[in-house]
Amino acid sequence: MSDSRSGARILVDQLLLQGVDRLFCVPGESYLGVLDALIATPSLRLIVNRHESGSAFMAGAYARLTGQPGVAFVTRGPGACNAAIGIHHAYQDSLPLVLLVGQSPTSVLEREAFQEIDCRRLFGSISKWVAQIDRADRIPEFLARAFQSATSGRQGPVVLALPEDVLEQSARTADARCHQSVQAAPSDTQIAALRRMLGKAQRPIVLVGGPGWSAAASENLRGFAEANHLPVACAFRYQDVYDNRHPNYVGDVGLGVNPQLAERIRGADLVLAFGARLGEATTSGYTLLRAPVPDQALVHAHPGLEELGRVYQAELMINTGMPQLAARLAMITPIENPIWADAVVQARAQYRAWQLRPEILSRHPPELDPWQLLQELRATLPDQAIVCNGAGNFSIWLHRFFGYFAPGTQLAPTSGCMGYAVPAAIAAKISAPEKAVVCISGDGDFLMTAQELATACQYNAAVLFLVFNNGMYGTVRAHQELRFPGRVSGTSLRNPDFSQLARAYGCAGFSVRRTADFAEVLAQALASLRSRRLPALIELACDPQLLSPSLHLQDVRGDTPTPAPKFPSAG
Ligand SMILES: Cc1ncc(C[n+]2csc(CCOP(=O)(O)OP(=O)(O)O)c2C)c(N)n1
Ligand SMILES: [Mg+2]
Repeated sequence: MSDSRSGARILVDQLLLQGVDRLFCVPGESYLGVLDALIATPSLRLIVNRHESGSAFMAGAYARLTGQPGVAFVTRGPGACNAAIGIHHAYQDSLPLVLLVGQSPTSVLEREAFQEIDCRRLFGSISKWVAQIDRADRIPEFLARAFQSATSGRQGPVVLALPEDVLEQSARTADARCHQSVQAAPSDTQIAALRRMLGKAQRPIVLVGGPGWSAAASENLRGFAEANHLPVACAFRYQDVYDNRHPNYVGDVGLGVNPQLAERIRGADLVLAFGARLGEATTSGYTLLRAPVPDQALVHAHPGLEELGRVYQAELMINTGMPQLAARLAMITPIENPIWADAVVQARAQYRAWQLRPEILSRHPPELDPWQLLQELRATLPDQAIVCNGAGNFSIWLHRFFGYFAPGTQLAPTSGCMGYAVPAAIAAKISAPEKAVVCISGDGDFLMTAQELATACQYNAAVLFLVFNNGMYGTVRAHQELRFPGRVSGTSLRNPDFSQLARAYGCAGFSVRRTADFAEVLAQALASLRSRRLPALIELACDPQLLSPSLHLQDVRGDTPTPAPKFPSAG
């Protein structure tokens, strides 16, 4: 038993024991003791945000990038509510995150005291576990369980409320141990069954996704796909699991999926879904696979037991972590001369064709060509550059035309939340300062969390921000034009001058209107990042008529009624 310590000190000691090296926060008077204890704990780096959504998003991005649990600290009611979007995101993205909430003192709880919030009810449906710690001597136990739960099985957020007086109490209590992330592994029987199903298949396809793909796991997956000539597709916003340049890679299955790829999945006789949740965005609204019993034979491997059979009754369900699965896949005796070997070549050719400049740009040439711009960006950035985006139709261009070459290079919200990209990019740069980090946002998306530019400058996070400015909530406008043509309501935006806004924060600010100017401005922005060690922002003046790679306003409003295209939302 150690000496008597304050609850705040016990808490900080547990964070260190759980391997935490940074804390994203907005301070509150509810946890002053913790802030004070951190002064004597330089190994725990405090990153102070300007809005609690920033803290939660950053903790989530840190988790997705490093595989380690991210930790955010916020104050009671107002702080907890601001952080909620990041908790919802971490839940849908299956990210290990521990949110600590400074709570009102126990002496006044349940009176609706000043800023009191019931964390159990607020976070109950969007986290793996929510608890309040009522005794300082139990802090080690609660912290250990929080980290254990957040990091095991299907990973996710955990919320702990810490009443002010509990942090001030003194207690003699023993420390906990570091958590162990527990993941299941496939059994021999399951691997044998998978091999048998593959042996009987004629049109198999692999669909990979979810977090937890280490570089080694991705490499093992590559070996399995190559040896068996299997086409590999990536689930919505998990495009970095498999090198997009590899001949077996056939595209991503998300909002705006290549129709030929969608057809290939519909027509497959075996879908090997590894790590993907098979959510709404990945299944084109539960149409690529029918629920509950798909037409295709389905092997569903997922770290979360509760995820298996939740929507789809797969023929073979495997509860496993991805590294554990991939290690076994790499050892499977390959199918000799599979009859589907030509299919991978054809699917790859269809993917390459899907990446070509879309004909809409020839019919309606914009002053600033988003396709050309993304080619330029990909050619300029290193393979390992981390690219972050939030929600909006601009992201359809990115997902379709920009290639991801290595695990851990895509940070994008499967929860479809706007405002994610700015904090995610800053967290990425702080966590991996040696890597190039680019943040790609829409004008609406960017302004949801633009205040974190101050955080970026404060911590010298030299991120390149690209803002696709079309003066509107374009995704919603696109739906509006299709459902209620010409009746614009609630989707137009009067924006600030983004380059000046960036400069006001201390970033370098640029603006590009014409395709021909982009390369030069990009070079200037990158040079500025290197020399100033501060962020740079390029505002891209986008054609407001170009609503997506398959939708131009003139086509919708033209005299001849166009057949209502099935418009993908990038929410
Ligand atoms: C937090 C949040 N609020 C609202 C939405 C609904 N929504 C999805 S995309 C979008 C518009 C995005 O606008 P912008 O970032 O400018 O991108 P654009 O579609 O114009 O390319 C909205 C409002 C959302 N996904 N997330
Ligand atoms: Mg916009």
